[in-house]
Parts: sequence; structure tokens; C-alpha cells
Amino acid sequence: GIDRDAEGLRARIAAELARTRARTALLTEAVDDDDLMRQHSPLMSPLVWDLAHVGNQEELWLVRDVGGREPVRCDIDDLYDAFKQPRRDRPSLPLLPPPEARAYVATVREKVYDLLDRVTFDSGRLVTDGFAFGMIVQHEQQHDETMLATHQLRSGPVALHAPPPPEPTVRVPAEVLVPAGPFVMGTDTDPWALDNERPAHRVDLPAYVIDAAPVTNGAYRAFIADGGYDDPRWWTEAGWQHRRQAGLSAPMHWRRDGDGWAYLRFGRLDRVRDDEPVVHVCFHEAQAYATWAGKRLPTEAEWEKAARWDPATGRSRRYPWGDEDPTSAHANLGQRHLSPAPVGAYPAGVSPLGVHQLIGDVWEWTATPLQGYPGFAAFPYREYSEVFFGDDYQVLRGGSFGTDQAACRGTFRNWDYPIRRQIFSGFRCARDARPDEAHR
Ligand code: AVJ
Ligand code: FE
Repeated sequence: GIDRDAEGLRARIAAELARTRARTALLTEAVDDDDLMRQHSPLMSPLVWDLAHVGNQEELWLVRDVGGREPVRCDIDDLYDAFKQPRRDRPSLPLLPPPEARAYVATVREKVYDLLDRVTFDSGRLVTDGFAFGMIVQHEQQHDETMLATHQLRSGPVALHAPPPPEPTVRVPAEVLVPAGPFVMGTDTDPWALDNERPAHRVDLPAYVIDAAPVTNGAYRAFIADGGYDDPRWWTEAGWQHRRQAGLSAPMHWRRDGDGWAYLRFGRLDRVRDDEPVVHVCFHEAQAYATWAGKRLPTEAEWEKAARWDPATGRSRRYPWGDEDPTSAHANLGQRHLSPAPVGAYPAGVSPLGVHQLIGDVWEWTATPLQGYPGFAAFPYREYSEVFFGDDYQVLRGGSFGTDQAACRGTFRNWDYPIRRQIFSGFRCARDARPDEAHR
């Protein structure tokens, strides 16, 4: 009945809130309070800004909007408004010091648990299926991934620890053919899907071929060794200009190591492993590699069809492996490991067409700039995604090792500027199918 469903939803939300806050605590307790106040890169906020911003959004949406309660604090809304405060300026703001920020987020959370005990989930679209709570869980998880990227940028002693990802257990082919035809992109039914994932709509694609795994360090090293960074033929005009101006010559965090390469990861220097997906490349680097390889980046629709379309039923799945939530066997998500996993390490996560590691490991750049789907309607606020529509941002898909499962689905859309690479970004390639392939 309705009540049992409401109780189940309440329990699920409470568990997600607690699980998420434990991750936030880990990320903000791994370094000392001075470090939390410091800016480790002009691209990032001091970690203590993310912490209080997460609490402030939770206060605005849940305590004030859903709950109709008195503000916990109304003097700090501007400080933690991402649109009013550019990241580079955040360290000079009068931020709440760590003890105050922790007390603030804890007070907000107590009020949210109180609200969760009383809410009936039937007072409008914002609370239907617990959406507003799900949105706030996803928001905190997104900032947790951002904080993880800040950890990757900070220097100093090692602060984060995790076991290595699993070893490969299967051989993965180079490419997979996706036959021509329509599929359903986006969703109307996933209760916590965000506005930009809606509505579901039919997209008809010609046959194409997509890499069965993300591009690896080994493959990317061949591009470097072939002089790929010095040959304007592989780069777009904007890409080449950026490559020169920024002095790019390898993925971010790579260092020469004798006649090979090493990468600096969360304070540890390791030799580059060839069978791992390449990470910390910008869109322009991904695009140049693809051109050099005689391919191109997949469009967003091509990525999603490869990830969700089931030829046996004609349906689109929630995830490549089916409709069930991810387990640790399906995908490298949730900061369980501090790196992408080697190709072939997640056979249980394969898509019906045989495409591997679409979810987790690395965010995958696509050829598509962020736009609303046909029939898009901003909900609950334009600032989540609509204000970013246009030509400035490229879509990334699939989530990384630092993405939590609450903020990752076959329909989930991320975006960033094409020059950004402090995020956990990699890519796979695609190409048009040749006529002999398409009609097999
Ligand atoms: C969707 C990941 C691009 O981090 O800027 C966080 C998510 N929106 N707070 C971001 C977000 C508001 C957003 N991305
Ligand atoms: Fe935010």
C-alpha cells in the first residue's frame, strides 16, 4: 500500500543521505583545517567552500522550500551561491571556518531528517518519489567528485587510501558494430533523473562502429610518440590554438620517467599502466587523438545507444547490464578505487552489444555540445542545466571512478568546457560503419 511504499522510500532516502554524508566527511577530514581553507588550484574551490555550499543548497531546497521552515542561516546564501562567486575568488571570501561549516551542515541535516519523518511525498512534483531529496543527494555526490578532483590537484603528503581496482579477466575486442535504427534516448520514468535527461524521445541513427572500451594509456602513448601533439592536422583550429597556448604535451598529471611515463595520483607517483583508460585529457586532446586514429568522437546519442539499447527487446535499459542498480561487479564507481580500472576488469557490466566499461572508470567526452532534448522543461530551476545550454560546453557520459552511483545512470549527462582536464575525463572513439559492415 501507499504507506508501506512511503516508509520504504523514507528509509531509502535516509540511507542515501547518510552514505553520502560519510563520503563528504571522509573527503573533508583527510586533511587538516588549514588545508581545507586553502585553494589548491584557481579552477577549484577551497574544500571548505564545497562543504558549506552542499549544506546551503540542502537548506534552500529541503529545509526552506520543501519544508517551509525558517532559515537556519540567511546571512550566507550569497557566499555559497556558485553563480555569484567565481571559483578563483572563493578563497578570499569570509568563508565559515571548518568547525562552523561542519556545525552548519549538521544542523541543516538534522532538520532534513525531521522533515523526512513527516513528508508524505504527495504534495507536488518536487517531492513525488522523493525527487527533491534525490536531487540533493546527487548534488552532494557531484561536489564530492569535485572535491576528489581537488584532492588530486593538491600537493603534500598522501591523504586518501583505497585498494587498487580489479585486474582484467576477459579480452575485449577493439570495436563493436551498432546496427542502424531507432532507439529511445533519455527517460520519463527514472524517478531521480534530472531535468536534462528528460523527456524520453526516439532517435534514429545510421549504423556506426564504437570502441568496445575507453582509449587506453598505451594507445594514447602511441599518439604522443607519433608526434600527435606537434601536428596541427589532427587538431581543430580551436584545439590547436589551445594546445599551443596551454603548452599541452601529455595528459594532465603525467611526468616523463626515464624513457617512459609516470603519473602523479593523489600524491603517489606510479608508472603509467598501458591497459588502463587514459584520464585527465581535455576534449581537444580526445578529438585530436580520434582524428589521428582515423576515427571521431561518438555523438552523445551514439554513446547512449551503445550503452542502453537492447536489440533483443528494442528497449533502452537503465544501465548497460540491465535495469538493476550497480554493484561493485558492474562498474568502477564511488571512489572505491582511486584510479580507472584496466580494460577487461568489469565483464559483468558489458552492454548487450558487447561494449565494456561505459559506466564508471572515466567520464567520456562526446562530440555533442550540451543542449536540451526536444520538449525539455527546466525543473526545478534553470540554473541546474538550462543556463549552460549552447555551444560552450561538451557533454561527457558514463561517470568516473569518482562518481557515485546515485549520480550516474545510462541517461545521466555531465558537461564541461572543452579545455578542462582536472576532471576524471577520458574518451572512446567511434566511426561511421562502412557499407560492407553496415549490411552484414
Ligand atoms: C553537472 C557536474 C557540471 O559540478 O558544475 C554542482 C553539477 N551543479 N552544483 C558542476 C553541479 C551545481 C555540475 N556538473
Ligand atoms: Fe553546487
